[in-house]
Amino acid sequence: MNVLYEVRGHVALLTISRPEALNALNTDTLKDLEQVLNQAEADENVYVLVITGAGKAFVAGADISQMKDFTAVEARAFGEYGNSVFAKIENSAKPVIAAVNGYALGGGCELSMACDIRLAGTKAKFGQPEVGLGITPGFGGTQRLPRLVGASKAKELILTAGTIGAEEAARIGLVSRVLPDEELLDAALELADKIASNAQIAVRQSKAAISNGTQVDIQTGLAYEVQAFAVCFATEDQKDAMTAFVNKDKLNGFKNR
Ligand code: DAK
Repeated sequence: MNVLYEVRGHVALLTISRPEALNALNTDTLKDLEQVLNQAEADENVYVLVITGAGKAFVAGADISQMKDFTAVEARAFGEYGNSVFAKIENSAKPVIAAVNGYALGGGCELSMACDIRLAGTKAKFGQPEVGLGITPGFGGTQRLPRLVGASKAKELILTAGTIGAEEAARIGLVSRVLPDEELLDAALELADKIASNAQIAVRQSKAAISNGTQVDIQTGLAYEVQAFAVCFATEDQKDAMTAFVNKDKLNGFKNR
């Protein structure tokens, strides 16, 4: 098993663990990732996911040894499979945080970009080295990177096959925070716990409204938001929280229904 899975409270911690290859994504690792993503999705006790890497890498890319002899047909199948696994993260109702602890190159950078929030340790390095290997990014890099940092910066990174450090990644908006390496995982778990302490229907409606809304024109996006907002008024959480506020009571947790 190349992806370790652990549930802490309401948070599932997924650790890509193939340190001998800097956690490079081969088909087996993608399959393991898919399996634990399915497990986390199915577990009603899990509200938030954190993905990190074992050792000095987050993920150093798709597995070059495996891709080396691919035919075009095999490359297409690999790209489609990887994209389908990453789509599970993006389309999950539950928020997913990437705790980027080291190299996040190629498929590793792409994995982090499929997550909802990226935190980086100071040693993290981001890049899309594919054109230096004679290929294009294949797990979403040409699409998610420009959406996150703008076309100019995305083209600069992808076309140069360059690598940037954590501070530069924060400056261009690729990650939301940089932490000392030894504090990264705790900070990611703390962030996950904070999200888990809120009303989960509202959290999930918010994630969906943002994710779906950023793919469409603003009027359509605003319509998604109105719908998400309306859904929340059918929940006990909204009634409980607003009643507590008006009565100056302290709300003792959400029922998440
Ligand atoms: N694949 C396979 N093995 C890898 C690897 C990778 N991406 N990255 C590292 N390794 C392996 C190394 O080969 C080495 O193995 P041994 O020699 O010990 O057997 C071991 O991990 C340790 O690596 P190093 O000895 O190189 O460690 P260093 O600290 O010296 O260097 C490094 C760290 C991250 C700078 C270096 O390992 C490196 O440059 N790695 C490659 C990074 C890279 O180019 N990543 C992008 C891969 S391309 C597509 C689907 C997906 C993709 C494209 C198309 N479709 C089919 C449409 C995605 C492409 C990519 O991700």
